[in-house]
Amino acid sequence: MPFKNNRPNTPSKTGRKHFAVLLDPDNLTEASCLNLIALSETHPVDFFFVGGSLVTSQNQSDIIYLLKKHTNIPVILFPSSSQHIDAKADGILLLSLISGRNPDFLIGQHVISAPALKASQLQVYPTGYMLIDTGRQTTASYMSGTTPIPYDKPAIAACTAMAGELLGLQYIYMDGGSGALKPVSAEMIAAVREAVELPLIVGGGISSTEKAAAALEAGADVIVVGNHIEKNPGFLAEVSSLIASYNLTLDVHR
Ligand code: 1GP
Repeated sequence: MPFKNNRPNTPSKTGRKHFAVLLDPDNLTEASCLNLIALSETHPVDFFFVGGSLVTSQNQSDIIYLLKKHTNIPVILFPSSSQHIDAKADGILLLSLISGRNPDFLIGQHVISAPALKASQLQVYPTGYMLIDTGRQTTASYMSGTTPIPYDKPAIAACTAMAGELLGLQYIYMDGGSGALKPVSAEMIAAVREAVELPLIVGGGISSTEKAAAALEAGADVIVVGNHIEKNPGFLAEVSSLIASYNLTLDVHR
């Protein structure tokens, strides 16, 4: 798997771009999941992230089962709490919500999860998770009881990411929230890219190839798309092609 904890093969070191499709169990049926799996056969996807800020259905386990049965693409948990750990997945983003000041999401849920994670075969990705205010309150910010970083304050985002890096976290995830009205700004992504060496994951509100390209140009190593692919599965193919063209350019200039 290219998305490893250890250097030198991290996305930020290689310059390669990666594409993660976020699957929210609440918004998927077996048929829609199988459709996305089929699309990913012809249009490569690097990761399936599974989860959401509030999962009300009981079908997360079924979705993971389907993914593991029908594809070799790594399945990475994107959990809202310790309740959503599933050892059938390949890995887990162990999110510490460093943009917030709620101890439960900085360390509390992690303490509860630690024994199950240690006992599992899951690859753990220690991730500094930063919620960014993109214009309306998101489920993630409401459910976590935290204030997101103001949209137009890239310095706060950069300092937060630096603190996460100094604390030993290995990834930074900047998230405008699912279905965000606008994505995280290129200016803020660039400021964080400049501030830390860590692989940078960016998601929330990426609803066009232009927005995806802007995030990549600004320094995102991994872009995450959920909502817009749920509404328009063909968008998976568009983003996949965009990522492929970036990586091709990289190979040509090597
Ligand atoms: C949300 O970053 C993800 O946590 C993806 O957001 O659903 O808006 O693509 P979208």
